[in-house]
Amino acid sequence: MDVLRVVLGDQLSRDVAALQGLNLERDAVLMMEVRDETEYVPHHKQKLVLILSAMRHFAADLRESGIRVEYVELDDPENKGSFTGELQRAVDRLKPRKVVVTEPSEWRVQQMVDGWKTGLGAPVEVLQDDRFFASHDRFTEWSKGRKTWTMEHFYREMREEHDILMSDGKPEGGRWNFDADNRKRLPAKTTSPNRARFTPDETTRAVIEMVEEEFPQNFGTVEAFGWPVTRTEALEALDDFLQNALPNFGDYQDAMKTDAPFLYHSLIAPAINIGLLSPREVCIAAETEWRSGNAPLNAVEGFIRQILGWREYVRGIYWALMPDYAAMNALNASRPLPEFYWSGVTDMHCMHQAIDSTRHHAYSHHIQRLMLTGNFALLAGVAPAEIEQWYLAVYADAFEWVEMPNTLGMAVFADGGRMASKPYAASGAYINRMSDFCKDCAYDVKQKVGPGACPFNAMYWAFLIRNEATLKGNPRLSMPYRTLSGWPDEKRDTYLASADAFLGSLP
Ligand code: FAD
Ligand code: DLZ
Ligand code: SF4
Repeated sequence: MDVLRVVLGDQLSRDVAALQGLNLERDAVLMMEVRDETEYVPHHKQKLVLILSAMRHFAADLRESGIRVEYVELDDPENKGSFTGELQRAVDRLKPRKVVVTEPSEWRVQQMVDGWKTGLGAPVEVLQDDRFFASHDRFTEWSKGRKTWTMEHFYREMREEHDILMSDGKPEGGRWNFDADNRKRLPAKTTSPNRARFTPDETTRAVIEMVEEEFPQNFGTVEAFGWPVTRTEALEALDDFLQNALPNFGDYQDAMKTDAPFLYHSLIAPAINIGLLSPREVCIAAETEWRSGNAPLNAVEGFIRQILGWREYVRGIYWALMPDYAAMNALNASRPLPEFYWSGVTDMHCMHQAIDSTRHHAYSHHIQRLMLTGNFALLAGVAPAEIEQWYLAVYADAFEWVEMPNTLGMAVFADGGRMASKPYAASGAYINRMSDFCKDCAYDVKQKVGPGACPFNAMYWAFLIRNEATLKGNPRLSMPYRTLSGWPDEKRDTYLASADAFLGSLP
């Protein structure tokens, strides 16, 4: 055996670095289903099904191309339960000249890979993951010496460097960012488009059965599983988005609607994150839609910014600030995560909708994550580590490198403003403006305090009052703090008491 090539569960790309230069006669690929990975958080059942089924399909596809694959299934009695244990077993059995692995996407696994460099009995070569637009070094070069790490500045450099939506060195349409045209409320009669979902085949059905048997207590249901598990399906999902949703993506990016979890979002994060689609091909496909006149620039620019901008930027933040990042808690928040995040049982219609789609689809879209479940955790002062572990468990696309900065940096301001220039705190008025949820809610969005009032209202002001010392100097919060400065003490106390009464009533 010459080279043993390790492919991890989020490296399912035929051109991933560890597979480049593979010799059909002399090399083998090692893929491992292991308990360490299936249990490091209580993953949503659909996330487990997605990753294990996609791994099995990928292995089958490699074998069809004549590649030797050493594949360890989770219930193999010999399975050692960890990447390190399984790699050691494979090295002892196969005696490769060397082991090659693509750098892992997460800190936790990087620590394991570092350990492989000594005592494995074969040298280990770790290759850069070139599926991203920006390498770790590129992000360091960009961030070094900057006082603030503003996503928009990073994004513009990426646009220029990769020549995406550019013309003669200038941004297409004369502007870098078309967000001013986006963020519309959905017209009341809009019916959201049907989206491509994929019926589980025999392999996926076998994994579903195994997951139901092995992880019966895990969060979520599997009945509606419809995620793409092969490259062919992922390309179909991308095409569905381009044809049926991209033209409206910009306009309704921030809109929310009852029983419409997907709206015009792409639903491709799970496929990109495990390697079935490349971020580059997705951006180019979206740009082509605009150049062909099939989608407007505000939609296409907004979409590309999420991938070329936000996705690359959060990866940079993660690797620049880990491992200290995980423990950040700038607002000293300490409340345990309320039980309804797991059960979905709450009279708040907006939260029920977001958690329900999370349970049934392992999905909720960005604004639901940021302005509902994230906003609630921020206002309630939930301990950052608790809400962070929740997001890491419950979404099909959840991998720590992308989830952690979005949670700690964007949603709950635990990093004190490394990522966001102000906390994304909002009262019920915002949710009412961007959704149709409030009309069917047990609470009254117009009422500010008291048992029947929308809880977000008192919680919003209580949050600002409680964090006054830390946040008052933030120029982007000058408006609400100016309002607060006109409040008599009794009014402040009424809001604080109303928020406390609500939060105190939660199990
Ligand atoms: P779309 O809305 O269609 O966006 C297109 C693509 O852009 C996404 O597929 C994704 O690849 C990328 N993207 C969009 N927003 C972001 C962002 N803020 N950061 C990074 N990439 C982005 N995304 C994950 O991939 N995994 C996570 O674990 C994750 N956790 C999140 C936790 C919180 C608290 C928040 C606020 C956001 C999180 N996001 C995460 C970002 C974003 O919400 C999801 O990428 C998006 O909802 C996935 O759905 P979609 O594919 O339909 O995305
Ligand atoms: C998320 C996950 C799960 C649940 N199971 C596996 C697994 O059994 N085998 C595997 O190779 N990968 C799995 N993954 C994804 C890994 O956690 C992820 O690829 C690495 O942690 C990347 O750092
Ligand atoms: Fe949510 Fe408040 Fe509206 Fe109810 S009234 S749906 S709790 S924002």
